[in-house]
Amino acid sequence: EAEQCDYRERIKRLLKEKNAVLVAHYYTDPVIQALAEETNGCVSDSLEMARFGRDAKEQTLIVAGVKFMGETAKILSPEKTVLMPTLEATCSLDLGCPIDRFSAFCDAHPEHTVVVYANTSAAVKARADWVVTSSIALEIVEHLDSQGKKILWGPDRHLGAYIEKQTGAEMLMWQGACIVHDEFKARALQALKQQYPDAAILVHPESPANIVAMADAVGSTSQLIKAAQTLPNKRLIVATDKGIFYKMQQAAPGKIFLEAPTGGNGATCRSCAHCPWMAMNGLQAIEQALTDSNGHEIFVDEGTRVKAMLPLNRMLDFAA
Ligand code: CIZ
Ligand code: SF4
Repeated sequence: EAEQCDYRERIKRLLKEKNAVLVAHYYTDPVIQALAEETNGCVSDSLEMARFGRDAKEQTLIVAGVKFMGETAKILSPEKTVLMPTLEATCSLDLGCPIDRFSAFCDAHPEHTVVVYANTSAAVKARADWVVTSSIALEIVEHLDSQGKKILWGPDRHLGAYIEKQTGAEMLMWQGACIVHDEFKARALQALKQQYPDAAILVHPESPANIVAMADAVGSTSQLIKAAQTLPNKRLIVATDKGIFYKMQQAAPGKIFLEAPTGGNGATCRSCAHCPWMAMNGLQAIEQALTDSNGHEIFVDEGTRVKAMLPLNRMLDFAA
């Protein structure tokens, strides 16, 4: 506790000294989210992180999250220095969608509009026509479908299936998954719901279809926080990374939050829903990045950056 306090004070001082701002994702450690709040940084989903980083007046962005979020920040703000607590924090969706194989998939279907989830490498974004985050994916696919476009979607198959169901669009799909959300289990969720019949179930659409089917609200992280606020239920069962409870409790004080069960047995595995890569972000690593940027800075090759910026800006303009 005292040690944490030291880190917080030193980081606050370094942020000022280095003209830097902390941009954190909802899935990071609550200690990091609180620090971002206290220092006028940002705590949000990947769409808002991208916007905030782009518009920040500071010269340096410390992106606490996973690599694609740092890359997105760099793509939109090449003149800024983008640092991450660790460059090792990746994402199973990014890992499962290597550019060579994805590019070959796109090449095999040249008549398709390529729509990729933000959880991808800069190179995959550069191959895409559109980038989307989960908070705006439905609207963008609906828009493209209404224009009669054929859509190739990647990499999250659960989010893809959910979008297909909601919009009626048919999409060619890459078969990726998030290792965190893929672990929510329907039978154990049913058991928990039986135990608390008054509870509402909130689900991120990276979860399997049988979990989404049980939801009272389906949405991106920011949409789920909103749902926690507006649903009348006092008790809420939440199927997404548990990092989100920090902001949910803030947004809906007095409500009771339960983690949706993972791993098939709600009794023994109640707190497994945490992304191992998000968990690599810590105070010590943030201090390190601010002290010596060596090994913490994000670089994106300029040719890739310019290409990746187009579909990213298409999303941001659409969202505006
Ligand atoms: O699961 C993730 O990595 C999410 C929800 C990213 C985002 O869009 O905020
Ligand atoms: Fe990727 Fe899943 Fe971690 Fe999000 S929670 S960064 S989608 S592995």
